[in-house]
Amino acid sequence: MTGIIGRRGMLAGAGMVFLGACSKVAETSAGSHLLKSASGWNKAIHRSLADRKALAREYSKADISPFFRGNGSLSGGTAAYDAAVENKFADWRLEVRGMVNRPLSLNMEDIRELPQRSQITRHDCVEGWSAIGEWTGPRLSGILDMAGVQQDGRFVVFRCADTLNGQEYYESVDMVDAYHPQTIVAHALNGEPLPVINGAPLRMRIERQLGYKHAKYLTAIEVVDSLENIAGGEGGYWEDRSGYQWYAGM
Ligand SMILES: Nc1nc2c(c(=O)[nH]1)N[C@H]1C(S)=C(S)[C@@H](COP(=O)(O)O)O[C@H]1N2
Ligand SMILES: [Mo]
Repeated sequence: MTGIIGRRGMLAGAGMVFLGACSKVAETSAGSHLLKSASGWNKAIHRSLADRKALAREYSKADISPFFRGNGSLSGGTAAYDAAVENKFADWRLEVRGMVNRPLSLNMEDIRELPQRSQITRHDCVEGWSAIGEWTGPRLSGILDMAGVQQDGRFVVFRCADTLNGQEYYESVDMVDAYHPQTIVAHALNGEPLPVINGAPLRMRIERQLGYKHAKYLTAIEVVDSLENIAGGEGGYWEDRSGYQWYAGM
């Protein structure tokens, strides 16, 4: 297991420096855009693999924030989403697709029946607030292994139900973060099903990175070899829109 993670991590790292750099140059000549993107890619690869795999700090129950605020979208925002809430997400599906050998369509029961991990962590939003909560769900690594990631798969894209300012929210990570032991598909916050404001019924927890990476209202997990042709090509909603760094490691 560790061997596979290590190999993947290094493959992803090596791929990023060259693919990333070339594609960015081809994409635009705007200097600031180039610099911004390059620093994002570089930050991920210049950190040692050991550092990338280190665990985020975990807290005790006494540290849990009395209220975990919602930020960004506070609902899936469509009639279909409201109906799903009403229906207690009985028909919600999480698709696992792209460069996998066995595409999956998991319902909430499937998700809850997988081996579970609970972790009490601090969420840090770039807007300047933090909150501590206990998140529960299966590890993304287990789901990816069930689907069988193909050799050329380098990134995992998270698709969301909500649209913010006319753009579908999405996020992505490389295989180092995808296989990080604290990267989970959370269905519970503080022992209760996820509140709607916090991304019900499923949201990512990417504990070594800033808040905007933690995609809420998760509908699909997509394995890809490049982020270039997805939306604005920068790997996430805020990365495309405001130049937030793709690698938002802490
Ligand atoms: N689908 C989706 N995911 C999202 C967002 C969003 O607007 N839509 N906002 C992001 C931001 S900026 C933060 S800080 C966290 C907020 O999580 P919370 O609402 O549980 O506090 O979700 C992230 N994930
Ligand atoms: Mo955020």
